[in-house]
Amino acid sequence: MDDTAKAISLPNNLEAFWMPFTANRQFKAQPRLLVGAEGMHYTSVEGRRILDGTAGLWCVNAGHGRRQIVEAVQRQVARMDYAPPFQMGHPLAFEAAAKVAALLPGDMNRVFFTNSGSEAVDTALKIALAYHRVRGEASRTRLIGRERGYHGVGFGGISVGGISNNRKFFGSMLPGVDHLPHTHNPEKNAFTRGQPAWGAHLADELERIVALHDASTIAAVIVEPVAGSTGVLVPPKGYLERLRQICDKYGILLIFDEVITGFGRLGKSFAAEYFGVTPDMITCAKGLSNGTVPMGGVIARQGIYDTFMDAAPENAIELFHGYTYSAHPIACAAAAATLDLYVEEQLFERAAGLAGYWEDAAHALRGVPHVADVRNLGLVVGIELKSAPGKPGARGFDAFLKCYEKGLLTRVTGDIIALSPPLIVEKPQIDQMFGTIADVLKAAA
Ligand code: PXG
Repeated sequence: MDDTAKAISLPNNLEAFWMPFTANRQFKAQPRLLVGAEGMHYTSVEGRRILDGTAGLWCVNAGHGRRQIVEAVQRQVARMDYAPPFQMGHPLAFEAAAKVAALLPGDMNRVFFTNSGSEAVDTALKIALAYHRVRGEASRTRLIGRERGYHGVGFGGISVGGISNNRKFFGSMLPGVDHLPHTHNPEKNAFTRGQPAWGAHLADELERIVALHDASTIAAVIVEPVAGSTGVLVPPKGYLERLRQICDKYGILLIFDEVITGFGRLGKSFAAEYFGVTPDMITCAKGLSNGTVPMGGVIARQGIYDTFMDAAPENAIELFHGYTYSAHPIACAAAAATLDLYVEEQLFERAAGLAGYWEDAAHALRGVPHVADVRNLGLVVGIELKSAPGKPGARGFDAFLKCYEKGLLTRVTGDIIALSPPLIVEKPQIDQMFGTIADVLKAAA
C-alpha cells in the first residue's frame, strides 16, 4: 500500500483528534479530508482536485510541494535532526535569520525564532516589556491592541487581541491592556479598492488612551497592518503613519503583527515596506517557511537588541526567553529554501503584478446576491455577505461548503469570505475563484 492509500484508509475513527477552531461534531459527521497537495491544488480523500484559494491558511505563499523546499528539509532531517538552541547553535539558524533580515530595510535586522505566530506575538510583547525595564523605564507595562485584532491564542495574544469569542472563555487574561477601536466602517468604505480614504483619525484614539493612562505606563502598541482573520480590514490611508507618529511622540514601541501580511502577501516583502511605515518589531510566521514546518519569528530593530546587550553584565544571558524548538534545524532548512525561492522566482513582484487583475476580478462580485462589501489589497480579498436574518455566519459557512464541493478552498469568518492564494496563482485560476463564488452565491439566492 502506498502512503496516500494508507492515509486514506486510516482515519476510520475520527474521535480522538480534538480539532482546533473547528465545529468538531459537525466536521466528524461530514469530514473534509485532504491527502495531497501540489502547486495550486489540494487533493481530497475522494481524489478530487481542490483549488487552494487560501494558501492553506495564509501560509503556502510559494505554492505546494515545492521541490527546493522538500529537498532542503529531507537533506537536513537526514544530516541533523535536532540541535539544542540554548548556549548552542547551528549554521542554518544564522543563515535563516540573515535571509529574513535581508528582506527588511535599515536597522530591522535582529531575528528571534519561535514556532508559531502565537509564540511570536507573546515573544514580541515580552521583549517590549523587558526592553523598557532594562533601559530603566520599568513603569511601562501597559500593552495596547485593537478591537477585531487577531494575535494568536497565547494569553498575551488573546489579551491584546480583539475577538470576543477568543477572550470571553479564558478568564481575566493579562492585566493592563487597552484597545484601539477597529477601523471597519462599511457605511463609509464599502467597495473601496485598496486603502479607504476615511478613517485615519481613528489612530488619534491612541492619544486618548495615552491621556488616560499616561505615556509613562505604556510599553507597546500592536496591530495587524491589514487585519486578516476578522475579515480583511484594510487600514485607512494615513492611519498607520499616524500611529507611528504618536508612538514616536510618547516613546511607545510599535509592533506590526505581519503573520499574514509578511512574505509577499501585499506584493512587497512586508506590509511595513508596502505602507512605508517602519515599526520597532515585526512578528511573522506562516510564509516564513511556506507552511512546510512550523516556524515563527520576531524581527526587532537593532537598537532594541543592542539595548539588551548593553544592559546585561558580561557573559550573562541577556533575554530570559526561548523555546526548545527555537530555530529548529528542519524549520530553518525550510525557511532558508523558502526565502531563496521567493527571491529567485520574484514571487513578491509577481504578487504585485497580479494585484490589479485580482482587484478587478474581486470587485466584479459587486451586485452578486448577498454581497455587501468587497475589500482588497495585494493578493487578499474579503467578501462580506449580508447575514441571513437571525442566522449570522450561516450564509458564510454555506458558501464555504458549496465552494468546497465545487473544488475551491476558501476561508470564512462569520459571513465574510477571505481569499489569499499562493503567489504563484495564474489569471485563469483567479477567474475560477471568483467565478465559483459568484455561482455559489447566485445559486443560493
Ligand atoms: N497573528 C496573526 C495576524 C495571525 O493571522 C497569528 C498571529 C497566530 O499564528 P499561529 O501560527 O499561532 O496560528 C495569526 C494566525 C483565519 C485564521 O481564519 C488566521 C490565523 C489563524 C487561524 C485562523 O484567517 N492566523
